[in-house]
Amino acid sequence: MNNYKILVTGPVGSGKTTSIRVISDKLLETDEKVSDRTAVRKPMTTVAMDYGTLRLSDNETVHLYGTPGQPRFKFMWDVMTRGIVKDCLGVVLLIDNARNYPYRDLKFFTDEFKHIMSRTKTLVGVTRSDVQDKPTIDIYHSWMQNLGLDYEVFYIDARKGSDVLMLVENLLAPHCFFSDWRSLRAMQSMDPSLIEDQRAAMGDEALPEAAEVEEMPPPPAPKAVEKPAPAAETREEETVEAVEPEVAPVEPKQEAAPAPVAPEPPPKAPKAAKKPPQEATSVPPPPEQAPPVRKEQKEQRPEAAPKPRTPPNTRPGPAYRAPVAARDPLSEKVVMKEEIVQEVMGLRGVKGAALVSSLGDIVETTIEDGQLMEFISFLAGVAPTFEEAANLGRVTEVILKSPKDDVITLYVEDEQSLGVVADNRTSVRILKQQIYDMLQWG
Ligand SMILES: Nc1nc2c(ncn2[C@@H]2O[C@H](COP(=O)(O)OP(=O)(O)OP(=O)(O)O)[C@@H](O)[C@H]2O)c(=O)[nH]1
Ligand SMILES: [Mg+2]
Repeated sequence: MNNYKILVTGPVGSGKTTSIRVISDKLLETDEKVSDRTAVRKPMTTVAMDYGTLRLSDNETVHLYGTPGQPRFKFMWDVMTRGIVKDCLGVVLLIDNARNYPYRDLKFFTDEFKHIMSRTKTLVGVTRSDVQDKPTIDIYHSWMQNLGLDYEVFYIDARKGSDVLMLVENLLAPHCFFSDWRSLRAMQSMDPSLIEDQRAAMGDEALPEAAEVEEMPPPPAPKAVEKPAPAAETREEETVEAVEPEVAPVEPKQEAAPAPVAPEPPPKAPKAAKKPPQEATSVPPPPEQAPPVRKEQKEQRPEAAPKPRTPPNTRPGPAYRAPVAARDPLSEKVVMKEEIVQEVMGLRGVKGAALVSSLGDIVETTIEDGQLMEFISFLAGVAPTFEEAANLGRVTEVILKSPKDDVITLYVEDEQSLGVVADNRTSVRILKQQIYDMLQWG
C-alpha cells in the first residue's frame, strides 16, 4: 500500500478545512465554534487539525492534513511538521484573496513553514478570487519573486473538488502510480448524490479508473521532486518589519488573453486561463539589502553610503555588527481607520484603545486618563527613535508588561500606531492576532 501525505496550511478562513473535506472519502475534523472575532467571518474554526483520506486505487491513498489557521494554535504547526507530516510529499498553502493584506499572510506562512516548504514541493492556492479579484496572479508572482520563492501560484475555489484535486495531482503525479486524474476530477465535479450512485454501482470497491490503472505499464519509480536551492535569506528578524517600498506597486496586468498553460508534464490544470505562465525555475536574486530607513528619511540618507552606526553604550567585547534588515519593496501599507478603536474595545480584556498618528497626534481614543494617553502618544512618536537608537530594523510592536498592572501594547504601522491598554491577564499574543485579523478583515 502506498500512502502519500500532503499538508494544507494558510490563514484563518482560507479554505483548508473546506478543501480537505471536498475531496476526502473519510474525514476527521476538529472544528469548534468560533469564540473570538473570527465569528464575524465564519462560525467554525479548526482548533487541532483536519485529516482526510482520498483513495486513488486499491493500493494508493492520499492523506491530507490541515493545520489550524489561527496563530494561537501555532503549537499544532510544530507538532504536525515535526511529527505526522514531516515526511509529506507536498505542501499546499492557501491564501485568501479577500483579506486586506494577503502579502502579509504569504510572507508570514512561507516563513513559519519554511523548514518543511524548503524540502518538499509547495504550491500556493489563492482562494476567494470570486469575491475579490485583486491581487492578480501577476502580483503574486512579483511577491513570490520578492520573497525569493519559486512556488507556483493558482487561483482556486476551495469548495470545488476539481480545483483542489488539480493541486493534489500537481504535487503527487511525479511520485505515484495512479494516473487517471482526469476521471477523478470529473467525478469530483459531479453532484454528490450521483457519486454515491456511481460508487454503489461499482460495489464501492474501486474508483472508475482503477481498471485502467491495472492495464497500464508500470510507471517509472517514484522520484523526489527536485527543489532549486533556496534563495538567500532575505527576511528580517521576527520583530523587524520591512521598509515601505519606494518602488512603484505592480500594476495588475490587463487580462487580455488567457495565460498559457505550464508546459510541464502532468498535471493538467483545469483552469488554463488562470494558470500563470511557467517561469524558469531559477529565481532572480532577491532585492538588494539595505539598512532599515523610514520612508521619509530615505531621500536624506543615500543607500549607497549608509552612515555607520554605533550602538549607544558601546560595551567592550566582540566587534559590533549592525543587523542587516531586509528591504521588502512590495510590502503592503496597512491603513488603520478610526473605527478600529471601537472594534478593539470589543475584545476581551481591553480597557482602552487609541489611534495615534506617527507624529504622536491623537486621532481617536477611549482612554480617559490624560497622563496615560500622553504616554501612548509619546511612545508612538518615539518608536522610530527606538529603531535608530537600537538599530533594530523596523519596530512593529512595543509591549510594556508588568506582573501587576495593565499591559500596554503599541502596534506601529507606517502612518499610525494603535495603543491598547489591556488587563494584565490578557494574552498579548492572542490580542495581537485578534487585532491583525481585524486589519485583515476590516
Ligand atoms: N466564495 C468563496 N468561498 C470560499 C472559497 N474557498 C473557500 N470558501 C469558503 O470560505 C470558508 C473557508 O472556511 P474553512 O474551510 O473553515 O477555512 P479554514 O482555512 O479551515 O479556517 P480555520 O480552520 O479557521 O483556519 C468556507 O465558508 C468556504 O465555503 C472560494 O474560492 N470562494
Ligand atoms: Mg479549518
